[in-house]
Amino acid sequence: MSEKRHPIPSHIRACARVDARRRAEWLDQLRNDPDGFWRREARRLDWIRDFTRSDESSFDEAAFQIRWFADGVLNVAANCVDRHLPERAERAAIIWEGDNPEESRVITYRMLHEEVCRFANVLKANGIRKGDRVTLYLPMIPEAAYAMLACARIGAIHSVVFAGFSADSLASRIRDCDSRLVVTADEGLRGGRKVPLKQSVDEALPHCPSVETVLVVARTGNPVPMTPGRDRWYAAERALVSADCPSEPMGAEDPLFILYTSGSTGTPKGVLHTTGGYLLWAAMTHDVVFDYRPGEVYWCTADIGWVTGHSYVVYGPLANGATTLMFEGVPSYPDSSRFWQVCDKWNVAIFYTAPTALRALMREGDGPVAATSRQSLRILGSVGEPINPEAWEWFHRVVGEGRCPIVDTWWQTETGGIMIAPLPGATDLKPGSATLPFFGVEPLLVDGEGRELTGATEGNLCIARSWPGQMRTVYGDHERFFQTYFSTFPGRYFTGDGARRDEDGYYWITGRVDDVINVSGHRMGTAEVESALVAHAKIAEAAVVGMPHPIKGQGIYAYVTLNVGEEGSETLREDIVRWVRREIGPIATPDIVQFAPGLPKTRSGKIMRRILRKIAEGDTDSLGDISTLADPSVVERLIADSRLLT
Ligand code: 6R9
Repeated sequence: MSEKRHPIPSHIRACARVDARRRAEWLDQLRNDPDGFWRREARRLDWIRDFTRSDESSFDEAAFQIRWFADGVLNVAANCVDRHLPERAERAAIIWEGDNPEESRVITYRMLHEEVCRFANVLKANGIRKGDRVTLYLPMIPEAAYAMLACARIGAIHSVVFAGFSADSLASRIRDCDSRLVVTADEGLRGGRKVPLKQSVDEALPHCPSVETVLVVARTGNPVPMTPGRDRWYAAERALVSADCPSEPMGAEDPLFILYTSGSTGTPKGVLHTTGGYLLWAAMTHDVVFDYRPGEVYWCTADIGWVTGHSYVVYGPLANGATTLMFEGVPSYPDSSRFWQVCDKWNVAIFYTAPTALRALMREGDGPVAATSRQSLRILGSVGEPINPEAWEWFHRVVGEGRCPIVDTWWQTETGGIMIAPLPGATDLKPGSATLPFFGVEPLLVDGEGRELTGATEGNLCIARSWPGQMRTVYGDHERFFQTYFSTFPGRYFTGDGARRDEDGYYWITGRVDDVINVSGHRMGTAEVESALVAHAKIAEAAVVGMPHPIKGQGIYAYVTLNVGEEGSETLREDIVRWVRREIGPIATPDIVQFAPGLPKTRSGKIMRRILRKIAEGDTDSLGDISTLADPSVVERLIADSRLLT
């Protein structure tokens, strides 16, 4: 790994909101008077009723709870919209850039206020009340942000489901939280191609008895079937309601949203975030990590279907009164210069994206970048997976022309916002390292037995104490929450990631240490893909592992054992790939399907994934001890067959 150091550029240091001195002061205050620190930071938000206690959390089993600012009262939509009206009503809140470069819209804070109020009134007119769950299955259009904020305004809990997920995945997420209402669009539009969203909703809903109403936003205007009594056009509903809707006073610990994410076992978990701590964390990290200055255009390329879209397209920037750019399309359409053209078109100052996109663009050479100016860019950001030093250097040298610091931000759906990242004005950069913990974050490396490792070392990444943005529970299964995150290493939050800490205390995330794979920055549980595979009529057994992939970071390698009498063929392989895409969605597309006569198992019947991982990586010289296998000869066969595939 590269250990090259990039010092803070003087033009950034000179006017950064948090420089090294302020950082030291803040850390000092956190040590001596944490309550005072959080009390001051919490003033970033408007509270309807002030809180009396900040942190009341404990990770210990006997006293386990996560609670911040618990008796405070506030409303997220009022914080993201209304409070900006006196000073910023005519400033752009959202710049929407369509898939088609000729389509865009600028939504001011005044317009955003009206749209959020109307959307909230439509929800109310359709029977939605505080505490009800609303599923959003939408493309990247402004209505997605309106709908999220409308839920927040009336105290409904949104569950955004990524529009790339299949009807089946959508149905299971709707069922898990018993949503009463679904918001969707006729079709999405990405890279010039239509995505049949309403059709997926129609396929999902026969399996979702809780849903009473579907609101349909017209995006492409193509005809879609509407079920009488259930489906309503959003535009028609919008016209019937008032542009004024009071915001519901919410307790700081009242739920704000549920977002499903994959883990190492079982079905995706409904990660639940609450109102006060989450919003403070999103706002504070957005402000400090990106060094946001009023008036700047800020662009996070994430989809609102992922947590990055929640915290850094919608909630963080809008809480700060920023201008957030929302992009409907893809980096390669109409051509691979699109990202940089959009930066020039809107004078983007802060650009936050994922390594997988950078690696794909890198392959196209420097030409598409060089064809644009990018003079407006000031800060660059990366998220979703470890960024390899080559991609980091390219981002820095070619995109940022050496003048823009890169903030490599490590965090998770569960953490609500950024946890480990440089501060542009206070941290020297090392390509490939997320650098140092954010204020209030106490990372800890432990060995397999949970013993804390000190100094420069490598281990399992845990967090020692709570922070305001932490998830509060797994929706409907608090026990699973505790078991998943706090039982492996008692008294600590376990992230599921491995990390190295160097002699400067910098963290280098090495990737997941559990059965989660990171495909293009998206989390996939191997168990989920396996259960989709074994649902195929011809498959008896399946095991899925990650494999290195030059663009996606990790690819999906599936070993499948067919039912007796079935024969592996190219046609069957294609059918299996199609099947998984239909069951879960295109992001779960297996890169390699290997027909395996048998899987390596211990005598007690456990699949030895360690061996399958090595074979998928092509690293077969160091398989380790295979003598505990029930039938060691399967391994030879798997190795021989895998060479024919990769
Ligand atoms: C925000 C988000 C979380 C997992 C996480 C880790 C990986 C995210 C990273 C990173 C190295 C970074 N990850 N950011 N690894 N460097 N800067 O991506 O949330 O979808 O829940 O994924 O992504 O493995 O545990 P989520």
